[in-house]
Amino acid sequence: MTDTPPRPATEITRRQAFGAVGAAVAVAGLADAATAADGPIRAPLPAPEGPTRLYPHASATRATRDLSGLWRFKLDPKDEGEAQRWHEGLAGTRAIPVPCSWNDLFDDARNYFGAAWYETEFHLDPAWKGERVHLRFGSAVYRAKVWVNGQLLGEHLGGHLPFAFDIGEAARFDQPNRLVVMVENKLELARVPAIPDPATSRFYLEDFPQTSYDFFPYSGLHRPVWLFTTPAAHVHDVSVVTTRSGATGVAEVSFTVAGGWSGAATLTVSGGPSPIRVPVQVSGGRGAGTVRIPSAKLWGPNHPFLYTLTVTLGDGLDEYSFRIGIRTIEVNGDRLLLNGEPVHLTGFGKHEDFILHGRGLDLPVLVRDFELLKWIGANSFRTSHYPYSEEAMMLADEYGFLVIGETPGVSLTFSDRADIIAARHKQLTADLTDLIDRDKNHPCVILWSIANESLTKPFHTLDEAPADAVGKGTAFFRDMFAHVRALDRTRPVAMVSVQGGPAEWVGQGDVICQNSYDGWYAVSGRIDDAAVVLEKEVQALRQAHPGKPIIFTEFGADAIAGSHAHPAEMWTEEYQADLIAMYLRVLGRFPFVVGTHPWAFADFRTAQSIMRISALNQKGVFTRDRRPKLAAHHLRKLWAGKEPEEA
Ligand code: BDP
Repeated sequence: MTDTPPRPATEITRRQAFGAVGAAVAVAGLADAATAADGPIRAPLPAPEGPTRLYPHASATRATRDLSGLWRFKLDPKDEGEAQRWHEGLAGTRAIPVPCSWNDLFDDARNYFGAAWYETEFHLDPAWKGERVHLRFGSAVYRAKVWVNGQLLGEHLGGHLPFAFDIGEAARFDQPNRLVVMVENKLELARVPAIPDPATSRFYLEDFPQTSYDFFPYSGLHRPVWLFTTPAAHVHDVSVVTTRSGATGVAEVSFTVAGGWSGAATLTVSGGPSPIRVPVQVSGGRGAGTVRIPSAKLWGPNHPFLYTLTVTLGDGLDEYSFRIGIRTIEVNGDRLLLNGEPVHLTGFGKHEDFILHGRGLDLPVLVRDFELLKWIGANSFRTSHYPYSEEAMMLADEYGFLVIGETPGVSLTFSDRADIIAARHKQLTADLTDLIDRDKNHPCVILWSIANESLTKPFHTLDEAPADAVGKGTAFFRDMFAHVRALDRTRPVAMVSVQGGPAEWVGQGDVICQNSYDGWYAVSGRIDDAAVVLEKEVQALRQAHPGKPIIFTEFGADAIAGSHAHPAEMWTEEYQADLIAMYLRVLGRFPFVVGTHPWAFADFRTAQSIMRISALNQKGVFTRDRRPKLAAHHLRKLWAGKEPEEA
């Protein structure tokens, strides 16, 4: 896995890319200096096998159909569906919306994580005859198996990332086509994220359901299901790396074409005063070219300017367009530079979570969240603790949010059995590959987060961690960091640790990301004392990781909306507001702290436990239905300089 992929025909090295920003902006702080300047900054695209995984944007040569709507649904608690050939047609169903989690809709499905079956019909448009027809799922949590007209198309493991099938001969033009999907979200040890292992740990605190992470394991088809067409020879994947050369924006584009196609193609960048066209030659299914944009408008939080890049094969044999932003991101010493200028991240860790929909894509909530982020003066967020929807990433490009893109690698523990760790290694590697494959071209993504709060042993256990747990984690994360850097070194990479965590793990990152709960889980109820502890924590971090930028990716307090006290006490809105204000005050003294993300943006559903009133984590500065708590007004004053009554 750590092998460096072969170099592409046209490759940009890191030095060239970052050198374009200016001589002073070296690669310091990114990876280790020896490897930083060598090798491709973006791995060559893999050979175009299987269906394209590009987002299904419609174009002159591509039709799309969103299959969202009411489907038929049936639980399969005995796992008998396949033996009973439910894939040939479901009986005794109820209606379910797609996309949506199933858990908050039906009384008997609230804590159900076993197999469930979905069914719908679709008709193929006669105009699609002769085209390739693809079926694409934005996210199925956690394992999905897909049939069309009783014919198995394939399976997918791991939620939050898209997968597609070429439906080939399975679908017919002369009849309605039956689409059946089995989805299960069994909470298993070998999955990512995992559950705690009762065989190796004794727990003193129980959650229901028993997860090792603090969010509800929502299940189902969470994102749209698309049918889309392409011509037989079609753009299969595209990779764009943007840099600057003086006032000129440079987009280095490489792409693959299905079927080993060769011929003339055109790259077009539009959105500026006039479209810029660059002819390129495709040979054996690969093409590459450089588009130079004079007096380019840069992408950034205050000016999220987007151009449109179109790849056209021949005279219009296939056409695929999407939006790009010209920006650079890098670590220079202990600073994070966006377009060559230091940037400080303000914002939150979030969740895809809302009343009734669970984790199902909800476009009104997405837009409202981004409006509230703007209102409060946030310039960024972390996709804690899994990849968010592609729609969220496209919208973040438009709003100009800086995104820390995180994997589902939450609470990985290294006291577990070797075979379990190996299975998670495999899954996390696949998740990283797919996440980078999906989001590599988004200007909004500025940092990859490999994992959140990895631990030597699970939380809430009485047992000591085994002596070799740190070493096992060090080796595991060495592989993950190497994997990310082999795929994409246009962005820094980090992992998020909690209250320090083993320095050997987090220290492999280009940026140190720290979750810290002084004044809440530690030094509870004493904000002044917590400030002293926090100051020491920052100094200890600095000592452990000299010269690296630090982001505080979580800190905060639960606050029950409407609960007040003076002087402030835990669980009140005042305490939450004061604690967050204290963190910002203390952290603001350290210029190497380049980001402050209170936890969390909004209250969210989690497991039932004595730690979580109403099965909600209430550290949101907004309630679950997006009403501001006191802390939201305080943050707005600090970040946007606005008083509550100001528009
Ligand atoms: C952190 C986790 C986050 C939790 C938070 C909390 O990263 O997922 O929700 O603590 O306890 O440790 O509120």
